[in-house]
Amino acid sequence: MKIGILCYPTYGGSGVVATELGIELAARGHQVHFISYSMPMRLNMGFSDNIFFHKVEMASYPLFDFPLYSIALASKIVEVAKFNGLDLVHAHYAIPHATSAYLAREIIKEEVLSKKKNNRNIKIITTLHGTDITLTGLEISFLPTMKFSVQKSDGVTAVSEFLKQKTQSQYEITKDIKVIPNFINQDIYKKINNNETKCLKDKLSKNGEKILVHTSNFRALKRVDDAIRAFKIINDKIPSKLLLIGDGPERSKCEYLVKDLGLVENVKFYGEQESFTEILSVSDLFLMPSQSESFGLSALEAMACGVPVVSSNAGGLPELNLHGETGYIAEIGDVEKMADYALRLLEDPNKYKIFSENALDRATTLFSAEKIIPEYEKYYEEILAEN
Ligand code: GMT
Repeated sequence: MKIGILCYPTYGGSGVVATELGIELAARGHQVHFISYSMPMRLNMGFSDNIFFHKVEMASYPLFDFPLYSIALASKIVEVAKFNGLDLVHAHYAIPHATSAYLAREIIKEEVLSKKKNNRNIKIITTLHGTDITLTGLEISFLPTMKFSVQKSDGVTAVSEFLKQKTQSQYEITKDIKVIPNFINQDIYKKINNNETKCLKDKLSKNGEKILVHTSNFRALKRVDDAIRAFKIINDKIPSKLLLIGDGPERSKCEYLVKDLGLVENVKFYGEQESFTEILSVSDLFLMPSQSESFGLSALEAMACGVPVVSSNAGGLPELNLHGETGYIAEIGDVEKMADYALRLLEDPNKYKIFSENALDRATTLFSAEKIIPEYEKYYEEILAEN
């Protein structure tokens, strides 16, 4: 198949899933065309002769107070589809990708009708990732357009059962939605046991401290302050360290909180990091106290490295993290409970070993690329076969 992928190229789960999906599809022989305003972060991994990147160029003009990205993207899709004979366009994150894809498909349809050369109709598949439904999609300035574009897609997928239900109930979208969860590449996400990780462990945990980790884009809905407050309770009972990976609007507030709680020696802010597996490989527990989380890709990445998860019960997290098996789940904001669960695991080596094995097993059997990519391929084929 010849597949166009629309995504955000920067930090963020939807862009990561879109990029990894494209790489996996290309490895299975499909031709993949990424279309975005800059090169997706994880695409910088060497040359492949069936992965192409098309940059959306933005024209500027004094009249255009605001960048007209959605229109420029639609025009680029038309061009890429025409010159490369795309079969389908897969839009990751509805706003604005599903809308630009809809516009492009309608333009191409008109051209096919008027028998312009080199044109064939394309199908659109939209994958809903989370905040496009639970947050930004609710904005009154996006709502009608988002709803229309999702409804007009030829196929729609959501990354969890929770997100599917939410989309259908909140927006009265009647379109059938297929649930295809996030996935991990096991060649990348696996526990690394080498000299480097041994040195890292020795450095971070000089006196055998337990290592807790959290990663996110530090937006308010990630409740990073809850991770810090829960850690304070844990750290009062057992020697421990908290590693915070990522950056975003709440980071300064969190740095002040760490200072106020007297935790500066035990909580480290590393900012954005390219390679996360080394850190996961030396970590004992992953904290995800989110207010809203449609799936929780970073928790899955931790599980794939054998790291159990203590999370909130937000959104699709209970579909990933099984309470009492791969980790524990507490009510959103219940930091005492989160700390209590973390201590139960960290203070009981036998229990910890079982949870760690369960986490690894669940991540690799249910959410591996080998299992999930064929689900996307099958869905593409089904949508292409429809009239
Ligand atoms: O909000 C984010 O964390 C980023 C966001 C995105 O779209 O880039 O992530 C969402 O998509 C991920 C991949 O499908 C999911 O694993 C995350 O749970 C989801 N985030 C939220 O729902 C908050």
